[in-house]
Amino acid sequence: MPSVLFRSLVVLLTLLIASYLSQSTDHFKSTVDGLQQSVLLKLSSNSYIDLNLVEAYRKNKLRSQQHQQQQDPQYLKQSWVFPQSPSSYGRENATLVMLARNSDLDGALKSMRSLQDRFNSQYNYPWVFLNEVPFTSEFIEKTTLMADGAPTYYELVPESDWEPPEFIDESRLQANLFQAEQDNVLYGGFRSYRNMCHFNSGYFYRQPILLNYDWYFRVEPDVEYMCDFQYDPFRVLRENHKQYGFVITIHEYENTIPTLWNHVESFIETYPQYIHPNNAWDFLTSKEPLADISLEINSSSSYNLCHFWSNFEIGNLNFFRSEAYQKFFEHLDHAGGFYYERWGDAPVHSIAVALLLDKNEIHHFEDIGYYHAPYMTCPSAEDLLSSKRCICRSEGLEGQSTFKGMDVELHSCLPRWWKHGPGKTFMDPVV
Ligand SMILES: Nc1nc2c(ncn2[C@@H]2O[C@H](COP(=O)(O)OP(=O)(O)OP(=O)(O)O)[C@@H](O)[C@H]2O)c(=O)[nH]1
Ligand SMILES: [Mg+2]
Repeated sequence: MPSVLFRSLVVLLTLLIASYLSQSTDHFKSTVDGLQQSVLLKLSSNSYIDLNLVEAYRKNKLRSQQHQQQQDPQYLKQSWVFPQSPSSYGRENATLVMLARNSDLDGALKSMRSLQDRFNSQYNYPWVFLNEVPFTSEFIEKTTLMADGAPTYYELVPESDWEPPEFIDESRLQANLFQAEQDNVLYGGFRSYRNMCHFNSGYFYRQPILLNYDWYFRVEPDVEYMCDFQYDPFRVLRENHKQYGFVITIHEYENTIPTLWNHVESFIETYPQYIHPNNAWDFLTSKEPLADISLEINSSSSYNLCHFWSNFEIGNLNFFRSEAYQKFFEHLDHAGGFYYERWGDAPVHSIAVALLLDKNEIHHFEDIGYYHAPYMTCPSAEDLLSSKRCICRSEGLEGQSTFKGMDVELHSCLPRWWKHGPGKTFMDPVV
């Protein structure tokens, strides 16, 4: 009998201890949760955020990750390698990059908001901001908040990487700025625009901070992403052996690049070893009409003026850091056209990737919706538009609404890319 009493006492004591421990574990857990919330709040830096919102935010994130897991494989070609598990998201050695002035703050926030919501809130890739003058604390604070916990870096571009190289004759540059203004060359009168194009052509990828990364996603102020991404484009590029991805391709204004193609030809003659045997030459040089109605190509060289619109780029930084691209850039730089004409980084990047890469390494992201005034592109398939939650409205330069994507406009080079690039990629319908 006493032993039964003793055993009952032991059981009771054990229950009491277990109950205390579970309470203290719960207490410990809620303390940790509380701490995590404080950290979240601190990251958000403003103390007026409601704790319930933090919890709702967490739940929402979890739900959208689960949703994404179900969505991923549905609409891409079966042959494409595609991320299968959300645990492996956001793992590429990649960053989002924005070159911006302090005065671009509002537009920068708008673009960030759109890209965070449509893509990066699921992946937390860092943001790198570049500027030739220090960013203001307002710019830093507001963009840090908009990054919503994704790391942000603010880098000062050295004068030597921004201003014209020493071999550029300042008076010849000034004369051309004046003349270009007279001739209505787009942005022709702005010295800073030339520095920007020169920097984007030959210097962004070698800024010390970018040496840490393999992949970049160029983002400009005042752009908008019209659809959910629902996958990691860096990973899709890497796993499918792509080096460069674009969304819009159009014709360049010839008066910005009167002699560019001559210098490209002299590069090809001097360095034939860098030209890829399976390059996209025909995409750059074909001029045949693609239909009964087609744009007349106003080019006096054999370049048809087609280029990838570089305000959107997802690419491999190592390509730009390669010997081939380096030689290409140096060759063009010494020709002087970044300053004696108004060469844009878009035709320079485009001609480089089209000639130095295998054309199969260039990818058209046909399922990414994007708007940079005055053009918008959106997927054309109804099932993609729905499953990616696209809102494909935009405003033209005059404020008019346009629902029609850029891809089918006469000045789009996309049909030429379909014909002379690696062909059009058809996607499987959503089932
Ligand atoms: N730091 C800095 N950034 C610049 C400067 N000029 C342009 N940028 C940035 O360079 C990128 C391209 O400049 P934009 O003015 O957008 O050029 P664009 O796209 O040809 O012209 P828009 O049609 O006006 O957008 C953007 O990310 C700008 O914020 C500059 O002088 N300093
Ligand atoms: Mg722009």
